Amino acid sequence: MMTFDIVTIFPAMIEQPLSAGILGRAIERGTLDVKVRDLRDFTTDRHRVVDDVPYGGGPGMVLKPDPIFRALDAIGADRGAPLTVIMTSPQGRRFTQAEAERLSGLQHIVLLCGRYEGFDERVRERVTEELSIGDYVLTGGELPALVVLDAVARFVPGVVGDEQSVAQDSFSRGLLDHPHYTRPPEIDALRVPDVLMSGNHAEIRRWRKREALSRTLERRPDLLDDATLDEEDEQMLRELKGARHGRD
Ligand code: J9Q
Repeated sequence: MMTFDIVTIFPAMIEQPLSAGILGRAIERGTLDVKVRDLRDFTTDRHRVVDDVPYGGGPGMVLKPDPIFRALDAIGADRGAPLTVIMTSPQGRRFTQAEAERLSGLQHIVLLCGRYEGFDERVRERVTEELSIGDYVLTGGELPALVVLDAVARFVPGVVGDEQSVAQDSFSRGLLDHPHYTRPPEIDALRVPDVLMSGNHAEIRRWRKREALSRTLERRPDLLDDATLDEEDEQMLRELKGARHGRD
């Protein structure tokens, strides 16, 4: 079982998405434990204020450090320190599939969701990992926290029903996925490739491999630098690169 504590000023932004789908089911079954903590519950003033103006002036508000420190103390008392505390921000190291797999080895993770102009810098004293999910501006850390939670939780045994689909996942090989088809065999004159309906499993495996390599070469050639390729992959890649000459 893996436990997540998520600290946010918008609990509904976390709770609603986690009530549905694969993660919702895993939480119901008790394979995953997610506790959403309202940052306002850790304020001590009558108006439950979580933000304040920035020292030095300027636009926007900054999340006050004291409610966050009290939230982390409460979580530490609940779970037993030391805590792995993750903050997401555009300043963090890039969150990758390899990072997701590494983090899935932990028993317990705290995710801090920022808002406004961000956290008071002193919060970083209590943060063990600062991660970015990509280079874009968001209104807060709730969606990145859900992204991290989803990608990590998939690796927890029992969360995804079919363990095979986790192991065979496109990114676990470092390549893009091959195309998928289901019935009907033809729609608006668009046909399913014959090979997939041939029953020839060796041919199907090779077709999928070639398609995955071809798509990766076309769309994300950067991934090929780090992909784990066998001799068959290397051979197919040489053929695909040969076939591309004159087209690019
Ligand atoms: C909290 N833009 O952006 C990319 N990864 C995380 C973030 C982020 C953001 C705003 C607030 C996190």
